[in-house]
Amino acid sequence: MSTKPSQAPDSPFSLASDAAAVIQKLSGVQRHDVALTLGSGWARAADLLGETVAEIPASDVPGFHASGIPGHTGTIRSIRLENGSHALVLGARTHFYEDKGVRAVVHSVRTAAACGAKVMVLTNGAGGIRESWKPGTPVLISDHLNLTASSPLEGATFIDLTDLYSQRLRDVARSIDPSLDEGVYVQFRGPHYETPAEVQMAKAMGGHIVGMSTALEAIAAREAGMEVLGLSLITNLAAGISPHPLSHQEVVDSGKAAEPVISALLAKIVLAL
Ligand code: 8IG
Repeated sequence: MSTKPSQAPDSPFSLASDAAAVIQKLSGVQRHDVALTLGSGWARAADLLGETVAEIPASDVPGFHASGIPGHTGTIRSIRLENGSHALVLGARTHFYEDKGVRAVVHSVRTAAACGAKVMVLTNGAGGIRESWKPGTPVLISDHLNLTASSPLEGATFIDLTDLYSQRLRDVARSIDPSLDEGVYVQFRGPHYETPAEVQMAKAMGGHIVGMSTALEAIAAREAGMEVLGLSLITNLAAGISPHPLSHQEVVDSGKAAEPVISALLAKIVLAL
């Protein structure tokens, strides 16, 4: 009898369950209820969620790679919320443009699922196509356009992506901040930012937010049976929408300025989930 691919020792799911076992052992927490990936601008939210039970260097957990990007920490944190539930904060995102393969990109999401998480909160810093979104505006992701020409799903794995970004979770977020806008997130491969023509293409396709993460992770989260909440911090207007060129420094600066506000918002949302 042959082993099913999903159960083979070298499968991504087997690696995720190895990672989950290490996280359970090092944190002493048997089951995490919610997991968060904190992108540019969102990192401080971890400090506001609750009491840190354990901080684990990502390099100690199977399958995780240390991040080389400033503003992205390579730490996995287990946090006890004031309502008694446990959050897993994944500070070590692997981006598709790092060329480590799509398995590496979604490993943290699969690990979160293997830790028991039923809700996956995916955050990012991104470019805004709507001119009314000033840098520093948080926006709910309502849907996505995956322009990476890739998928985290392997083989004939047909997964429904209707309501991928859960309406229920967006409603919860709006119960905390009714002013939250929402938009369609467009994942480009990067690492270059878009040309103005590409931003116009994304706009014509129905996109409102441009970034380099999240969509592939959301697909893997849905495959794992998790509910997904997506939040973008608009750190810059997308190329050509803004009259001045983009810079990584602008992204970092507007992320820093917005960080206290959006971190407090995210902490409140997570408590309400
Ligand atoms: I922060 O304008 C951030 N990340 N693709 N475009 C893309 N990714 C981004 C952008 C942007 N800003």
